[in-house]
Amino acid sequence: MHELGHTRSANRRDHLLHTPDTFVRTPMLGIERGMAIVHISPAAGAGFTQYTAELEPGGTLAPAATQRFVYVLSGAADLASDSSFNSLSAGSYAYLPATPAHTLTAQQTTRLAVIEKPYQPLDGTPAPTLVTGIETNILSTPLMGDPDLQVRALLPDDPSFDFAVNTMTYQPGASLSMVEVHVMEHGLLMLEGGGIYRLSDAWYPVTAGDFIWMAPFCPQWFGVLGKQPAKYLIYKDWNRSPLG
Ligand code: UGY
Ligand code: MN
Repeated sequence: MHELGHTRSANRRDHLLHTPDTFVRTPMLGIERGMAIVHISPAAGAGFTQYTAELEPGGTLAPAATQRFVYVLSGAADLASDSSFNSLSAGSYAYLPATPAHTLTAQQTTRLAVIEKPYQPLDGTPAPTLVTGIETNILSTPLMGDPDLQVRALLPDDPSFDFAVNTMTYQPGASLSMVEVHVMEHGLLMLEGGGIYRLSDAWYPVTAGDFIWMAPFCPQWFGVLGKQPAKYLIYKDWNRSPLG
């Protein structure tokens, strides 16, 4: 398939839109029987790495050198360390510290959203330990009082975590109430629906399957289009000083 060189993907100084027509699947160190689509990494200026791991049945994701967050997009995977075992199905997620080492094994064809970042310790605060959860079990809260824009914080509200991962669900017609400009960067995966994303001085139509990176201070706004709700998974650095 080709579109005469046209794509919605865009790579700008302070943002990246990565649409499925431009995804390149590569083998990756640590993935057996599967491939990775790397959406963003420090090579593009980000402070974290985010990729989609596509595993065959029995495929594995080896332990990472850094802390890792995994969200099951489809399929199911077993998460095992020497001392724990969890079965994660679609909509389940896990926060994995670098130690103890955890391995993920796909029970079937499975797609995982994976975020990795070196942990930034906080003086006097012990580093976080393993967290697992199911997205739909998290109580949602309205963003700035708007009941049509619900946020679920997937990680505990605890300063030991140096990042946050939330889902944001917009009812048809809902939008962010303001253009945000902030020091945190974002990795965003559209899970459902779509709309218009403003990034810096450009407005992009976006839909489920798209990935967006927003650099620190990238002006950002989103409004839903169509009659379906829109939902995305969004990473941000959190709980640390801007001075590093
Ligand atoms: O958490 C956030 O900063 C979020 N409201 N940003 C966004 O949706 N682009
Ligand atoms: Mn934001």
